[in-house]
Amino acid sequence: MQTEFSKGINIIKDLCVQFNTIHIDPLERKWIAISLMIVGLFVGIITIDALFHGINPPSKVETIDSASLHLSQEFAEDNLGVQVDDKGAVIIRMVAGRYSFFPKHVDVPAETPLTFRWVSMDVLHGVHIPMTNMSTMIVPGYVAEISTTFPKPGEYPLLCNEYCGLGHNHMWSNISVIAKEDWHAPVKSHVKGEQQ
Ligand SMILES: [Cu+2]
Repeated sequence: MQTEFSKGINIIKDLCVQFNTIHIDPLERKWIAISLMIVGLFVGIITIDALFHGINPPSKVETIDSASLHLSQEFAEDNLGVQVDDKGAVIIRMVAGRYSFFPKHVDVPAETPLTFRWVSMDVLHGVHIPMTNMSTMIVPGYVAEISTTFPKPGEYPLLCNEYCGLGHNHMWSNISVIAKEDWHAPVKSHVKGEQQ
């Protein structure tokens, strides 16, 4: 009895035989081979990135009620900004609303893994940090999360890149990246009522 694997091999063999019987111009054959190699290259890059560098599309969908952010445990006004959790992870929580990011300015350490969490309190916004690979949409009703590390100190603007209304071009914030040794964790390092 044939196994599924050998059946598959036979199908591929048949396809190859059929392919060889079709007349294809040698130049066309070359271009088919080049196209397949390019596709193979990209699939290879995606596979290597996924397996060895942990680069995957976001699969975690986290919802939140945009209308009651101020009453929520995590995004209440007191909990916004930079915080260090019990495990020592640096988490930055920001709310986007027409036409600003709250808080307007944050200090974060360089060379340290950071987790940014954004929510929108009204319409669709975006967040983009020029000269870095950080960019995401902030969809009302969902939490947008990005993990990143800034390699060196500096000032980074944080811009809204989704048109959100007449004041859209004034919607920006600022991130100061401070040398790791000069950065001090904020005194308040506990999120009230956060579920662990
Ligand atoms: Cu905007």
